[in-house]
Amino acid sequence: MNVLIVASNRSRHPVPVIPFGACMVAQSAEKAGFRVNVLDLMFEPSPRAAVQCALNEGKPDAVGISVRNLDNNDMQDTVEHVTELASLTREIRRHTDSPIILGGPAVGVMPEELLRSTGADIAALGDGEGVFPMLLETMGNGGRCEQVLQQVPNIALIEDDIFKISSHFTFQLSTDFMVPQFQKWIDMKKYISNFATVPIQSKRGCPFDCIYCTYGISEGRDYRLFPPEEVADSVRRLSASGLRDIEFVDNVFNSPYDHAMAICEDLASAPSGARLQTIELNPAFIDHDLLFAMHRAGFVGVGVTAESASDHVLDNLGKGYSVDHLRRASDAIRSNPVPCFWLFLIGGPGETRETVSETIRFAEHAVRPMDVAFFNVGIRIYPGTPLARIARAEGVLTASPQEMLLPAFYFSPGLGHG
Ligand code: B12
Repeated sequence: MNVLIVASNRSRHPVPVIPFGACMVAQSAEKAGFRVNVLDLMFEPSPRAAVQCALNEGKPDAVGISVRNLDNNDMQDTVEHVTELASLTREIRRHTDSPIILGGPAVGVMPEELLRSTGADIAALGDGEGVFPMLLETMGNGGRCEQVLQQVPNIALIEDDIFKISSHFTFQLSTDFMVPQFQKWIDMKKYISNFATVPIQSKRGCPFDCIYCTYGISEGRDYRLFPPEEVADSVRRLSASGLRDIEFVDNVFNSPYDHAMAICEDLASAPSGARLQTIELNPAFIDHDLLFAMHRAGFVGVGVTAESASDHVLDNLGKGYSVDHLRRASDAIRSNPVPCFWLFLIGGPGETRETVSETIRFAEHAVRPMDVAFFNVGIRIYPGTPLARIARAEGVLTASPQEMLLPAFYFSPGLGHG
């Protein structure tokens, strides 16, 4: 069976992001015995022509589309990608009758909406490297819709205009740690020359309760931790192959704290030569020991998702930490040489001019001259999150879930429209 996977993301802001999920899914399908090609649209001058060519030459029996961003999450300068995705899917459909399968982080959050707006046949939810080979196998054996829904977990489709989902759903499909052979699937030279970092993941799942976030919906709330020594070995292997700028893309790197520590200690015990980064440190679990271990492991940059320095707003956002935690994190960061990128989120529920001032005062004190602070304004509202319920109750959100494929943002009524 010939399989084509189209990595559809073309956004180069802030940098082009390596299609980690698409490469992983491609590698797992190949391992299961399928002939797989990846068409990465990131640097293609004409996506339509590239799609046409890949379909005509490869004659795939199934086409997977990896969907990363629905939009750029930016309230002030919004760019949506859903219209583009729908026309890409239509273009694929014009050239082939083979089933079209959607996968990616947004697919787990809005499967029905994405299936309806694109006209794709199947949505794969959760860990693609687990679902995709099973799905191909069942379809290869002639499985029709009902059979696919019965036999393959984590699949959704629309039949006779009714949205249907597998009888069995689980986030525990694949527990194996995997780093795909990126060079085999995509043009790594192009990514590296455009300042992309090489992604690696030390866990899946997110148990936190941030009211706006979809991580728990798309990956589940239970941690699936990858063995620290395997993660560290992979960093060393990537680095030895010349891929030295490596980024941990975990939802939160420093939780569980002991897991992050174990990875850092392993890396420090046999240095990799890699320049490591992560943008996702939770301030509740930052201390001097962790930062020291990260420094010794080879981290050259970290990001802290602080969000706000008002206890009231942090509470409302469901962050589970307080301004005291932020102060302790800031002290630890000050005593460590690793540069830090502070992320703040302005406009959450309960935000007022006073709470914004608190956050800015904190940033003025905490952010060293060598560091960077970034302020996001407004929060993208996703269906199924507590923020969506709050926004509806406050009358801020009136869009139907289908309409929420296009971005809607929460901006605290306490800040006016300004
Ligand atoms: C780390 C990260 C970043 C890093 C990336 C660094 C790097 N080197 O890769 C940085 C900070 C650069 C970044 C930037 C942005 N990000 Co970001 N990012 C993430 C994060 C936390 C992890 C992404 C990741 O690599 N996961 C690991 C891989 C393996 O998982 P995956 O891609 O989901 O793939 C799995 C499944 O989805 C599935 N799958 C994937 N493809 C396919 C295909 C098929 C056919 C199948 C069957 C299955 C399948 O199987 C895969 C393996 O299990 C996610 C949150 C999350 N948990 O997804 C947000 C996330 C992807 N980012 C998001 C956004 C919005 C952005 C930005 C637009 C933000 C901004 N305003 O700048 C930019 C866009 C950048 C760009 N050029 O595209 C959103 C996308 C939401 C949406 N769907 O619309 C997410 C989901 C966070 C959120 N808000 O919920 N990001």
